[in-house]
Amino acid sequence: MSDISALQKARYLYQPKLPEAVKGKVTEIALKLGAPTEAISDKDELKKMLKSTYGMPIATFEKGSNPKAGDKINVGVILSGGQAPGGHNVIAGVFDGLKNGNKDSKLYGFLGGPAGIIDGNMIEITKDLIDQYRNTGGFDIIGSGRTKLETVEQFDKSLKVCKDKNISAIIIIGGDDSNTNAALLADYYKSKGETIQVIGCPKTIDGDLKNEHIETSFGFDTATKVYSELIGNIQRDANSAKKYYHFIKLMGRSASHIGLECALQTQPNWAIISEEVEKEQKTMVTVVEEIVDIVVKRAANGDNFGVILVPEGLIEFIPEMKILIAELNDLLAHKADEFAKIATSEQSAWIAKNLSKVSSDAFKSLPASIQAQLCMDRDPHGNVQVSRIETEKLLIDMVAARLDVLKKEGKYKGKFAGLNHFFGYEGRCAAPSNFDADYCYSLGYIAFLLIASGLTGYMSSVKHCAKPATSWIAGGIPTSMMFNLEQRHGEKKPVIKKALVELSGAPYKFYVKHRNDWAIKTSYVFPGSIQYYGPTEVCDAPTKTLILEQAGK
Ligand code: FBP
Repeated sequence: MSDISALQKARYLYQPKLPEAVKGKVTEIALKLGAPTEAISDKDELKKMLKSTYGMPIATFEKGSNPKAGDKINVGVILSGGQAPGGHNVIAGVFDGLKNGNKDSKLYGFLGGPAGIIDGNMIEITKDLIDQYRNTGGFDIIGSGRTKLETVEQFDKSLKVCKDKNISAIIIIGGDDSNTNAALLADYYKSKGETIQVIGCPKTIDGDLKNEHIETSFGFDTATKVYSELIGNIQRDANSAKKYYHFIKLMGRSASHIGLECALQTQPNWAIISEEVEKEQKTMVTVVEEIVDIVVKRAANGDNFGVILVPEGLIEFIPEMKILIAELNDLLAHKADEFAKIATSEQSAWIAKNLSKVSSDAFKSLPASIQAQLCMDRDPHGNVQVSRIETEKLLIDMVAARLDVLKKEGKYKGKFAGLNHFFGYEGRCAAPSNFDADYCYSLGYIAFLLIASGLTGYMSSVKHCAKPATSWIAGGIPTSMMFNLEQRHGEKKPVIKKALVELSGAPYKFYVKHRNDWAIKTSYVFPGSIQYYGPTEVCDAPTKTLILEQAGK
């Protein structure tokens, strides 16, 4: 790599922090196993489905002895799904752990996501290569992809690829779906008597792969800091110009963790939380009314500007839209060929005709642009690609229309000019914050230690994340204990439970306690850009979500 910035050059040399227990020679780190575990629900069925890996104990590491960590082995790594800051550091952590054990061990990177292992596309990750990617954002070292590794045929093909290259362990870096499949793959190989090990690492900026044992998914920290910087900048602009309402849609396919964290960091005038919308069965009209109320009250104080955060997945949490989208998904899946033959100009009418009366009415009430976005190609799971639906524009139009009515009735005297933004891809490949750089490197290093301890079907874990890295607890969690059964394509399937925003959780409660003040009285906070060098409290701070969740633990 020739042209690099001074910051990037400095970041190459940053040495990520590790939990105290896993520092030093890997042969002097011992595994400690706890009591057998249970799945979060559906225990009996899951026990039958995951014959070989159900109920394994939680693992932690401590100083001791593990001569097997010095064996010469080959390991393969896969990056799966959407980019998240810190992926390169997971690979760097695996690489350094592996070479610490035996300098002749080799790390292979499967190219382009799970498809790489199925098709046998891989490269060796050498020191020269990894050194160019340490502490950098992106997944470009080996690329990522959204192919699902889920059929027996794919499992067998992957096994053959690994056997041909003498790869004895695979590390899958992914979200809830990829880690579900990693655990099923581990169980399949173990059931067949194959010794190949499979370990997962929790990745996604969305922050929805978390539970009691996996405190956060990597990338969430950096991405929310990037978005919060941008939101803070827009808030300063709004407060300077005093003439616009900025509607900012924030990524996060389903859960509103990103929007909530950004709200805690920046104190905007309003942040819609999808989970609350669903719980309280708010319609689109109610969501709009809440914003209109803020605009009217602020106008009465002479403030005709503001910032509203909109979660990317909102549309799927609004009751009437949820039903509409579910019907649309079925319709487009079952009549895909018929739909493909219809002229673009006729598509909306065809869809409205083929839906139930309620959904047809909901569909017809939407502007043509949103109708078209709802009919775009589905993702590999058959879901609407919410990142392409411009909910923030729809909200602006609906708020403006309602304000016009209020103006005519003499109930509103202000001015409303809405501007829309979407922050998502801007944050997914940012250079990882110190937290993500350290967390990811630790996850990768621990993934190697789990392999060196002979485990399979585990997810690499770091606990006590809100504390300094030296106090972090390194270990592994049997992925099966995060499973429950969910209906997928008409069948009950074992899957990792997606973590939505908990309405009884500390971060949401904190937001609710303050939001009405922030709504009317301009209380913006401007977090500024991520700092990599400087005081620890500035550079190594975890997210507000983690701090609130971990308080008192
Ligand atoms: P992962 O769950 O794979 O980490 O991806 C999440 C995400 O970044 C969502 O926030 C967003 O809706 C989606 O990916 C966008 O997908 P794509 O990268 O395919 O456009």
